[in-house]
Amino acid sequence: MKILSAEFVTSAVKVDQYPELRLPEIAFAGRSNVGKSSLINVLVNRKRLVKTSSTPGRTQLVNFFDINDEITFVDLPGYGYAKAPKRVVREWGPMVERYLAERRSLKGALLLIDIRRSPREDEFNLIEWFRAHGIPFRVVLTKADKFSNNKRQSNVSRIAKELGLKSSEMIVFSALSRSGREEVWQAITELIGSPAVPSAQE
Ligand SMILES: Nc1nc2c(ncn2[C@@H]2O[C@H](COP(=O)(O)OP(=O)(O)O)[C@@H](O)[C@H]2O)c(=O)[nH]1
Ligand SMILES: [Mg+2]
Repeated sequence: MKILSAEFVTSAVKVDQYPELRLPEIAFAGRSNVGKSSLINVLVNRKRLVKTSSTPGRTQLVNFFDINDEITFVDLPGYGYAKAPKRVVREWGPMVERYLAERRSLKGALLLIDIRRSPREDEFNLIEWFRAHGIPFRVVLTKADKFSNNKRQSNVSRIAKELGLKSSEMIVFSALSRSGREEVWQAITELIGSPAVPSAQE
């Protein structure tokens, strides 16, 4: 996709602060520091549309970005930050699940996992919520530049196995080299085009 414009829309804490339902939405989910902001910046060819940081923020916000007046990108709050206050840790689950359950314009989600780590409870919860609410998703393995080719491939297989997915279902990405950018855009296009999966509650 040719990026003509990419703009911050708003940050929301509560559902009534979400912007009106206007464009198809893609949500980005993952642990704090996994590289969510960096991925979004690479996708839209901006250095700092989304602030990147080595010290995760303490506020839990759902951030909305308008891309080309065609798609909304939603940067969901990160989790797993060791120094986060208990209140923040407690609020994360309900806040994210509420967004996933209620946002009717949500077409799909990208779950980011650092290629060096293993999926933990939070990742399995997210996948369970995606499935429960009929949200198609893809996994993006971030920071691929941390490994040589061989080690990269063995980690892709390892994480695929741990998640019960196929290696081919995962996208390997590096914000440093920008490798994987086209594959992520391809996945986004497919998610937006894919017919809605009936929700488990319907
Ligand atoms: N080596 C490497 N570092 C990355 C990559 N993506 C993000 N980072 C670094 O990881 C840290 C967290 O990135 P950020 O995008 O803010 O993560 P977020 O908390 O998930 O939004 C920053 O120091 C980034 O520079 C990547 O692909 N490769
Ligand atoms: Mg971020």
